[in-house]
Amino acid sequence: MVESIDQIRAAALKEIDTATTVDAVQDINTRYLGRKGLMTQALRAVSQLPADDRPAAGRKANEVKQAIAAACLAALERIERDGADQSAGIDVSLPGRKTAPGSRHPITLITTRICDIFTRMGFEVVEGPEVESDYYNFEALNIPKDHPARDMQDTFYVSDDIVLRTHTSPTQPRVMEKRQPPVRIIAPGKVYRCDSDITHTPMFHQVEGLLVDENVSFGDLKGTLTSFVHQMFDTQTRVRFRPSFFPFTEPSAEVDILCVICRGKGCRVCSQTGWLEILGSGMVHPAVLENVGYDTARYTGFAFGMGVERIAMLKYGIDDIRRYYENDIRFLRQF
Ligand code: 2U9
Repeated sequence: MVESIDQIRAAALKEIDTATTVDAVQDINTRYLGRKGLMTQALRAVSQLPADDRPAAGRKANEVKQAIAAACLAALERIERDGADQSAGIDVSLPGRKTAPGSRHPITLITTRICDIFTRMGFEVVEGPEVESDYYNFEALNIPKDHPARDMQDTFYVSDDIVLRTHTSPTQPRVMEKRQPPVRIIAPGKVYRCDSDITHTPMFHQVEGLLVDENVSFGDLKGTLTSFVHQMFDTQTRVRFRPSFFPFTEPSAEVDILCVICRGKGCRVCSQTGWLEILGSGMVHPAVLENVGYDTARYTGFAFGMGVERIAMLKYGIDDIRRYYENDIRFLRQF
């Protein structure tokens, strides 16, 4: 009995060793270990042996059964690894599997559109560092030492005088220090604030703009930003300028557009006001011009800033800022 079990093992292992397809291994498995397989029959025969011989023969039969099962598994892994499964034919008449091409992220699309509009109006795109000094991020822009924006609750500090920039405006005094007016620049990019809820993410995108020249007036600011809104949305979109305050501009104004959803009637998106705030702006504070050595008797300027996520939400009807950063392909494919 024990001898014939050894013979079965030797025969099974030899077959398994030379099998090159998944089907062949499955066939061996059935012939030896299946319900009517050789090992199943051998185990049944053990029960007919005299009581004294049964334990040793039973142990042996179980060992061999396990050895054959393990060898089948190892053979399947080998075949998969080698890619040598000859049974898996290739049907050359089937259409190829398509790889989905990537698409631009909505934030990239809107940033590009904003930059295109201002480039056509004579602005130059400039970029600066995301890790910024306290001087360029705050001091140069007339943001005083006790301003709430400087609080550790609002700003990511890298060290005492190095921060993750909280706006893209610090790029602009960097450029102004190197050039005399006329200056017409826009600074797109990532900015960082300690803030995270349904309408805020700790990193978001801005485009901030600056124009400095002789005889620049608040009328130039209004004309430029109205033209921007008409190109970004449509020429029917009404614009209003509302007084505001920023340390780096004086006077300052927030720019609202008539709600693109309800057209002024009042809805959830515009908090029933009929208007949506989309830009901050103002005439550059003389202290900012003096910080870069510009002659304030000769030059004036205007500046503005906008959050790209917000503009993209209004353009595409996105209702949750967190969608931008979840990398859900179903969301990203729509743009
Ligand atoms: C210089 C001087 C002044 C840029 C400006 C704003 C107003 C503004 C916010 C809009 C929404 C940022 O993303 S947001 O939170 N920005 O309100 N930004 S004026 O002013 C400058 C820039 C550079 C040298």
